[in-house]
Amino acid sequence: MKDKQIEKLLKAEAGRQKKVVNLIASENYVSKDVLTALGSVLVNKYAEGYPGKRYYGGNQITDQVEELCRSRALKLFKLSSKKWAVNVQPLSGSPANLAVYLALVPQGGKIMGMALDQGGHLTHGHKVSVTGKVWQQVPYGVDSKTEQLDYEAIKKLAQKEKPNIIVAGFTAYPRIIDFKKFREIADGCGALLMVDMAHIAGLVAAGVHPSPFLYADIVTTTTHKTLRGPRAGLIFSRIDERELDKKIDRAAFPGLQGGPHLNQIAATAVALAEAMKPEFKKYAKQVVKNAKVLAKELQKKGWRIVSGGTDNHLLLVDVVASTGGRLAGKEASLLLEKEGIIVNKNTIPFDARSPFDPSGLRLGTAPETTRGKTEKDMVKIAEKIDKILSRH
Ligand code: DSN
Repeated sequence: MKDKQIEKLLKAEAGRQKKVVNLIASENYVSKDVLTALGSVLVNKYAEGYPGKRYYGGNQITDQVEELCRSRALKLFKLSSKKWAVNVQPLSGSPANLAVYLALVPQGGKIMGMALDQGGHLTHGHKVSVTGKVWQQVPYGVDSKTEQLDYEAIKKLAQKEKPNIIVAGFTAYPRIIDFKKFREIADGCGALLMVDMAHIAGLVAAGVHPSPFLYADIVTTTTHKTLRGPRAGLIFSRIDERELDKKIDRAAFPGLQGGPHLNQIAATAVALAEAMKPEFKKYAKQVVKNAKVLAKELQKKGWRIVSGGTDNHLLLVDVVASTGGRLAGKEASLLLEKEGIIVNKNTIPFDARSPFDPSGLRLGTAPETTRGKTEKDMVKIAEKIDKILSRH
């Protein structure tokens, strides 16, 4: 590179990534092909609009890239193009969710989403996000004893509040989501059902988490977590007389975004094809096995795991309860980072502490599994975490 300053920083980051044990539940390591597509000449092209309907000339090839990405997205999740549409232009998960609300929820309408401190996401209607300013959030949470979704309580709340849309899908929920129950709840109050499968998309693609597509009206996702693609977002919607897909397309562009990032769309297409391979199924299975072992090993050493374990790629450690208040999430994450283990501090359900210094840690196994780590490595990682945090 001619730019030596940036080159040095890129090298330093590559070195950092190689050196650490990465347990960030929302990260992963992409393939060389994904990086090649991201860094390609497509970055030079403006393509406002959709394939066949662009506002700029010279889009014959980019049209093919976007169409290929769309068809791969449908194929990966076993969807018929007669029944489902997909928009591949969202720059990431937040704009994907925002485009859905913009398209389908009137201003001031109600978004029923999981509260942030219980495992939801800012864009599920939290008040600091635009989704909680333009619309009203009806927050739901988990049961205080099981720390798992209480579908009866969610149903009662939905019937009382009559939200326009119910969002299922979370950033810090370690259990299987029962999408059928969410469908029944949405039908019972006349709400749309949107599933945000950002965290579990790779697990769904590989069949190790139930698919939301049988039940949801809309499914959004990022592509860079368990799906192991570039940073991007996708919006799937059912094709029927409600014209959800057309409304969503108009909301994404021109409602919200300008020109799509075709280099990102090409990289997404590469990742979607990679996720169709048998190796990816094996990978996703291993991600879940690794998370279960990591949770079990930590439990054996006395660490309280929220909800008693995990069914997916992530687990939440209740640091405060496990250390009798000696440590909390922030300090624990800093101590681990000093020793080369990267995690994120996280609230746990009913957390009495602030999100800046919450009670918990969120650990995920997707990135280290990409690097070939298996159960035996998880045993060692659990030992190391225990050793570091018990010293203090
Ligand atoms: N920020 C992501 C996560 O870490 O879960 C969600 O968008």
